[in-house]
Amino acid sequence: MYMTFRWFGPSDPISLTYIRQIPGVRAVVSALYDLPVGAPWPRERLERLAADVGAADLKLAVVESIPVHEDIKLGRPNRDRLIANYCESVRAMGQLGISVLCYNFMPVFDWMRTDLELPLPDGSTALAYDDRALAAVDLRRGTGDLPGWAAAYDAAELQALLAAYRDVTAEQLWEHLAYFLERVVPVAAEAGVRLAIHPDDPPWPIFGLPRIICRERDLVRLVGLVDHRSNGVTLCTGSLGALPENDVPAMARRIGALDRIHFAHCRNVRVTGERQFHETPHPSAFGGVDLGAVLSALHSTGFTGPMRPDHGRMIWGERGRPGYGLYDRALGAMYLQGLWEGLTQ
Ligand code: DNO
Repeated sequence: MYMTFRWFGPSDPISLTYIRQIPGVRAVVSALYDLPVGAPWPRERLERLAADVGAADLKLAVVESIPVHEDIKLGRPNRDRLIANYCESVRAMGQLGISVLCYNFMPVFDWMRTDLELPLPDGSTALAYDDRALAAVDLRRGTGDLPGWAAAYDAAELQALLAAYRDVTAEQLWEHLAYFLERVVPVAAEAGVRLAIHPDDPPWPIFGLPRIICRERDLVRLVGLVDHRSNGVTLCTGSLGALPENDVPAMARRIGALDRIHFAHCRNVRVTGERQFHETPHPSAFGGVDLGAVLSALHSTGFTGPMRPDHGRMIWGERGRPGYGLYDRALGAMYLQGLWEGLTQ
């Protein structure tokens, strides 16, 4: 395992210099954020990003994410052109020696929360989700009512997309994912890139849209869609841990034993009701995920890939991008490295 930290590019208020000062962090996770979804990533642009990171004595180790165009997820006729573009971006990664690609296959929305500043008893704030609050969101007004990072669609665009998904069942979404992977994995394999799908967050359908990467059996099915090492997963303990039936250490052992965990997002969550949870400090005592057991499982399967502390709370008066402040993520990075050190004695 090696510890990494997400950096949102030059507009991130957290500088690479600060990231470099977190003990043990020598690599970052980033992306080209200003390119339209579906466009191929020019190699020179990625090269420049890697050079900026390199100038701070860090390495660009993971791309998170190259977003998958909705037409691919919907299985629309022009998906072949979009998949070809995707393959071009993957090849560019390979040429630059960036070997892990985290992506997701969630329809319309990426990760979803209903409260970005839930106050915790210690005065910090954390991200939270409550299915009842989600039910009160009126999507006829576009994405304006949703927490800040969600893709911005105006009302008409959003309604058209939601209508298009009305005919797509979970099984069809699996077929569209298989179609995508059958074409991208061989390219990734040749380029020396490992794909790492991010589980759905939260791991259940939202707004009536199917979500298929939620449970252990889904991860097993995913890696079987194309049986190659380049077709793997991101073990996101917070996403998977929001579903009480998920035994995250067991998932880490099972998928890790197949050598298909290529990236680990490690954070904690506390489930407070049916489809209701909030994020917590990283250590196991604060949430429902036993991170000691997760890391022990990763260690026992010989995990050598990148890990990041994923999200943090807002603490010490920090204000910033929800979930992505400096301080609590840095504490998480230290905690996780401490656990790991204990396993390597
Ligand atoms: C949230 C992130 C996700 C992740 C994407 C990967 O904090 O973990 O947005 O980057 O789902 O495509």
